[in-house]
Amino acid sequence: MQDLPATEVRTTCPYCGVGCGVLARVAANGEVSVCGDPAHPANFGRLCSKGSALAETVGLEGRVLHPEIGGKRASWGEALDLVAKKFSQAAAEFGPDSVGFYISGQMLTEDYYVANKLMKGFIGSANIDTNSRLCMASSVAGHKRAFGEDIVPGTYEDLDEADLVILVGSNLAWCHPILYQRLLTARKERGTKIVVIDPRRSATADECDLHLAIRPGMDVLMFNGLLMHLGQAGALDRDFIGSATSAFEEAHALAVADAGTLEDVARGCDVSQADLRLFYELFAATERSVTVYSQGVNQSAHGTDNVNAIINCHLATGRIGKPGMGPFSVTGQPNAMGGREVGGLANQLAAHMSFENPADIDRVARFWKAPDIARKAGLKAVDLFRAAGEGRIKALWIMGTNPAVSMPDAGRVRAALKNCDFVVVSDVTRTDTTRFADVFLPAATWGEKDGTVTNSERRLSRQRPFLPLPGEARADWRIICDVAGRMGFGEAFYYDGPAAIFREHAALSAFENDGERFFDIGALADIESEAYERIAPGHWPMPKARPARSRLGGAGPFPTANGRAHFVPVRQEGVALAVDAAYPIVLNTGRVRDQWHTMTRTGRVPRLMSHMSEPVVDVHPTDAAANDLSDGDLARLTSPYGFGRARVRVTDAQRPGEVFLPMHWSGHFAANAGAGTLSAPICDVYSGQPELKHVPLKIVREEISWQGTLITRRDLRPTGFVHWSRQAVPGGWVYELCGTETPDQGILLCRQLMSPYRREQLLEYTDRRGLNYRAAAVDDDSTMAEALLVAPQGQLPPRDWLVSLLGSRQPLSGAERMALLSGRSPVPMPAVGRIICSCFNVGVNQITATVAAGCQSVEEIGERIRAGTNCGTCRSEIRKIIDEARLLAAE
Ligand SMILES: Nc1nc2c(c(=O)[nH]1)N[C@H]1C(S)=C(S)[C@@H](COP(=O)(O)OP(=O)(O)OC[C@H]3O[C@@H](n4cnc5c(=O)[nH]c(N)nc54)[C@H](O)[C@@H]3O)O[C@H]1N2
Ligand SMILES: Nc1nc2c(c(=O)[nH]1)N[C@H]1C(S)=C(S)[C@@H](COP(=O)(O)OP(=O)(O)OC[C@H]3O[C@@H](n4cnc5c(=O)[nH]c(N)nc54)[C@H](O)[C@@H]3O)O[C@H]1N2
Ligand code: SF4
Ligand SMILES: [Mo]
Repeated sequence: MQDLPATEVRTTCPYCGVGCGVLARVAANGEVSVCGDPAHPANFGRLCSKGSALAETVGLEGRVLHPEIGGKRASWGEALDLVAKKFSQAAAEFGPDSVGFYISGQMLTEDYYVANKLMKGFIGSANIDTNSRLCMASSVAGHKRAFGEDIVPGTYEDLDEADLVILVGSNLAWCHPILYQRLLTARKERGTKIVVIDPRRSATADECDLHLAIRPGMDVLMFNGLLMHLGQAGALDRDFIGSATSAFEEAHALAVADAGTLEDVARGCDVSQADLRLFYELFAATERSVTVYSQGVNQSAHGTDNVNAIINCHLATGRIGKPGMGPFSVTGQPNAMGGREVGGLANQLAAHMSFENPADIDRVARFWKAPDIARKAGLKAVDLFRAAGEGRIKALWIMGTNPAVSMPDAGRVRAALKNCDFVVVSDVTRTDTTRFADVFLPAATWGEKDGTVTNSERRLSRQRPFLPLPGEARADWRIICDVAGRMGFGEAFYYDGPAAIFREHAALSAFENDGERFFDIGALADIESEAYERIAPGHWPMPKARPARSRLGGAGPFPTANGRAHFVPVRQEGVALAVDAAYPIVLNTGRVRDQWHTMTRTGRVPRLMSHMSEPVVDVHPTDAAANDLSDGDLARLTSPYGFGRARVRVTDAQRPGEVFLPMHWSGHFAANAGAGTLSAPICDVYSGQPELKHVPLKIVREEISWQGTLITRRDLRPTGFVHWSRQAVPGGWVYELCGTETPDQGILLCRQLMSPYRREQLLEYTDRRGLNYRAAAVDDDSTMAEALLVAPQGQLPPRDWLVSLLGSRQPLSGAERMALLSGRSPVPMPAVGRIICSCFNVGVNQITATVAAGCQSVEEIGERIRAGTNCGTCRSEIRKIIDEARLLAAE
């Protein structure tokens, strides 16, 4: 096909809160490719492994492209009518608080704005909450307590300009990879010191100057100890404290009383006194210090106190809103910040206004011409689902989030969804949540949708479409406005596109705002639709009459009543749920490098799946020994809330007594790996954010007696197995199956998987003892459609060749067909091993071979086989492989 000029569109990555600019190209043959946008100030052209693989996620496999009612295809008219009718009826009969929306930081600002306007302004309830409750709520609450408003003072440039960066409860290397690479680049030039405070030795901790493997949940004590030390060391900024803050004495006194001595703090946090002293002295001595924090801080039953304990230390030293200084809460989702701007949380109004201030409610009501506006905060996520379970929420609309997987006590959330009278889900694919939908609404997704997002440093960027809307999919804003219209609110929801919504949002931010509210993007309130198309990334505030500025705070004033930032006296509280004899271990949950949340997109990309191909629980050697667990065993995990299963990896990166499980594996990717099912719905009293990082756990080895591997083109969800998980590979999927039944029973279970094939398509073999079974299905075009291998535990034959046949789609030769049941290629082929560099698809075996051939450094590996030369996220892993290979060679 002739290659006509490609179209190229500037857009933004839909994954993490770094908010990298992306150039998307569509070739004349429709093929999409992406690269980093060199002009975007968040990433200057770089992308991480997930961003680089975006083009592989835009295919339509797995998409649902038409509305459904009760699981059956319906027209948009029918679906929208039904949604509007059910919401109107419930609100009329049981009051506005009988309905709810649960939305997402992955929606665009325009989508978010109209959802919030519909629920709070016109339905008249504040029962709209978002997955940001699980993510940023403690930071929001901490910011409001300290600054009077939810403001992030700093920008990414502060990481370039800092001399000390402290990463607290943040695995920046994997979760904000491009920001982390930016930090490492700056460090090369200015020698920035990096301190990591995390119970795990994460990938981030691997590269730092000092790692404090803090006892989980003890961050307040650590920072109270720091505040005490700053006083003792004479490192306080008395001028700033005096002129720009309040309540220092109270906060300092409580910190001193809480901390005791350095020895007490070290004991409480379970870190060495020498390391603790080193950290404290570094902080005291380093003016340009930035403290970056994330979910290890926020997702805690005392997350808000954690946040304020950190901010207190920055206020005490006046290190805020100045180059290279400040507390820096990094956002998780691409539009977590935009959601906060529009007031997507149940306890916020819009444009950083608050239910606590009657004047704010009145102001928003006048602006929206919404006399029936909600006048009090609504139910926060955990309470919203609880209310749904108890029948108090009669109609619930979920958009762009998968709470059946990602909420704590997810088993109870699923029961609530089942119990709720009317559940609507707007998504792009089938998920564990859409199973409970009375109405499914097909939304547009990345590449199709059009609007704005705001990243961690308050920078607004455009997400622009470069693909047509497929099937009957529609943008979220349009779906919401269509429902609003059918509920009788049409006049307030008539917009001819996202630009019109954006203008209104910008105008509201500036409405009766003389600088009291820092969130002001009034300069964009009159933006022409054409200019909106071209809008360049920029920081808020962008007021109309006052100068824009990138950093906030500085010498003050702050957006509080007295213009001063508040110290918040905080005390270290005990853990929400303590371990006991029944549940003796702490479960910590979080992210892995190449997966995004519940895997609806990244789980479909083979090269992203190969970094970690199944749910793995990391266990310290001491706990492994105590629980009779070895590498590769299947473990059953039980908490007071539920159970799950995962493969054991023994590693001293864990603290003894604490295991780590990724949050990602949904019911579409494993039988039950349920991080959400195990997690506790216990929330911080200020922020309502649940404690997702710690829950008491029991871990037991499963007595597995057989194993199977199914290599298939089909997208299946096997049932009846103790455990299965699946991995995307080129051309299809590889399913790992196993069970506690006898091997012959295992074979019976697995054989059912081959039932769709005709007898003449099947090649089968069972050994004489009936313990090993192999089968392959060959299509009419002589390609391999499927292969199944079943054997007693630990005795499966190799499968690399069979997997490669799925991808190659070549007709089998006679010799190959004969070899199918052996699983071995008639001609030898090298195995690349586990993929380490997903940008260039380089496996561990290739790296060790290159080391064996004389390469001694990450740079040399990069020159030879390109691994690690794109996003750089895998460089620490490559370094480890080199070290291990050299160690082995030396032995
Ligand atoms: N690859 C990838 N990147 C992502 C995402 C993804 O799904 N995948 N999601 C995005 C989103 S929405 C978010 S919110 C961010 C999250 O980004 P992060 O917060 O960096 O990621 P997590 O893995 O959730 O948790 C961070 C660390 O907190 C530590 N931790 C646990 N308990 C404690 C504690 O008591 N104290 C301290 N100090 N640390 C503790 C954990 O061991 C973990 O290493 O990532 C974003 N980026
Ligand atoms: N145990 C444990 N649980 C956690 C966490 C943890 O660390 N540990 N972290 C928490 C955090 S920080 C977060 S942010 C949450 C994330 O959890 P979720 O929000 O549940 O995760 P996603 O898989 O990103 O869900 C997004 C959904 O939106 C769909 N989608 C994609 N694009 C669009 C669109 O444009 N429109 C619509 N309508 N739908 C779309 C996707 O297919 C997907 O189903 O998980 C939380 N849960
Ligand atoms: S760091 Fe990676 S996931 Fe995050 S925005 Fe940039 S490219 Fe996307
Ligand atoms: Mo998040």
